[in-house]
Amino acid sequence: MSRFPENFLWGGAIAANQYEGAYNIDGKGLSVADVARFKPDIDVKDYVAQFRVTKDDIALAKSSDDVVYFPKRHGVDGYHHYKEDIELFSQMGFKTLRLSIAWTRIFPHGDESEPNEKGLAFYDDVLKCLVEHHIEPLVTLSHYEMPLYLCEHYEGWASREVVDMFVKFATVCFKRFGKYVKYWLTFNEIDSVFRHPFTTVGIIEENYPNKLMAEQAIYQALHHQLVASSLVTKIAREMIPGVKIGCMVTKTMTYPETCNPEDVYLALMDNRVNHLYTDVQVNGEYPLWVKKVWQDKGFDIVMAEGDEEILKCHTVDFISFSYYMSMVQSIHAMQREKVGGNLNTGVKNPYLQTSEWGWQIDPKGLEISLIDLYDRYHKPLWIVENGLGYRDVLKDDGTIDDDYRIDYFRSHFKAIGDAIANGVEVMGYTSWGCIDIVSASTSQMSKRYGFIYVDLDDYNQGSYERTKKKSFDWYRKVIESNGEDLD
Ligand code: BGP
Repeated sequence: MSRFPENFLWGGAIAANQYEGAYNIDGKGLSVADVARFKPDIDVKDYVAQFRVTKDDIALAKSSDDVVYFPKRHGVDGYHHYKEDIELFSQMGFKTLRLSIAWTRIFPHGDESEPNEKGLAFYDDVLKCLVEHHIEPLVTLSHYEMPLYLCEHYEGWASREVVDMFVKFATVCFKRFGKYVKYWLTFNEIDSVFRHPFTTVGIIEENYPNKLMAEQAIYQALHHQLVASSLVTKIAREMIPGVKIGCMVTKTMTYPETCNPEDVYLALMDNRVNHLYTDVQVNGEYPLWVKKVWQDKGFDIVMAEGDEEILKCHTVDFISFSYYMSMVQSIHAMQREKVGGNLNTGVKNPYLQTSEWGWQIDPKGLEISLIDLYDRYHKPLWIVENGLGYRDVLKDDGTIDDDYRIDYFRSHFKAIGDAIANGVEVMGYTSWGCIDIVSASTSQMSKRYGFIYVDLDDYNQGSYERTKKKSFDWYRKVIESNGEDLD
């Protein structure tokens, strides 16, 4: 007997900026992802350096139509392969596919009055194809792909005007695609604003005289995104009958290194920060502590008349999150070995293995995270990113034996089943990178996540041919048995 609910939404996740390619055709404008350079000379675990984008970097990127060192410009050419890929997802029995709509395909600069019809037509075809294959789309409106123009001609999301532009973009999407899409997410990992502000809110830190001013701008940008998220939640409910809107955060469960109350306190404070984003989008208001931070730092976070009312009245229907690893905090962190991890760093956990990229593999941590979120908010949960980045090898006989990925998923699916048995409401699961795509943090193809291998290396060399990995059939069985057959 499966522990998963009858209508559990099994599937996979991709994002336009890492999958589609076709970065400059059919009217698409440049997004912040199109200036993300592949940096083979920088340690893959140095997330700050990997994600750093300066004004010079932007100028250089804009002056070049190179795609080799700007891999998100080619992705895995999903723009031309999506029919073939959806057929493969259908063969695995996907109930759902998480994908994002690239804002710059619809509004190239972001501030246009009319949308780009070719962009709308593309997503019409994609979403129609999904529905024809009985795959429920889960659409992310903003997945690290905002118009570059808004970073250069406005202050990114720190400009209030961007709220109205995003609302217009979302309204156009609801109007055109509401017939296909019932499930929507507003901002991917909205909590990552402080980890990589350029890709999330279009803030170029060197534009500010000091770190404090940059931090204030990021909080202002965050406020605008949270208001925009609530506004589009309101509009979606007015336009799409039965629509369900979710927030999306990076779940970074942090453990104390010991039972020393000082360690427990540090872990509590990290988890408190991680909860901020769901606190606002589920409870509809800022927790007191963050207002104290603004006050203590002398930040003037401008709230328009009615903003707090908007946040309060239009909260989400469900909570979605990415889960890759857990973290550890310690009062001795400075003396401890560090680990990398989904754009975070922390103290190494001696009980856990790590991936080549330093991400600590912790399936029990997924059960802990599910219980933590459900007990705090009592809202249905959806894991919309989870998976193992690995240097998969296509063997001479054309097979890819990714048993390590099957093991990873088996342990994480067991943890989800345990959480459900433990009184947690989980509505769906979409594995990250269900097909190999370009990595968000390092722009690599060699960091592979998919059930489907794409013949492409880090230097855009390859046939783009798709090949089923060993995990392809395994996941098909898991879905067919609704999570009961994990062997
Ligand atoms: C999350 C992003 C995804 C995805 C994932 C894996 O932060 O939402 O876009 O990329 O991380 O990270 P990476 O691709 O850097 O391995």
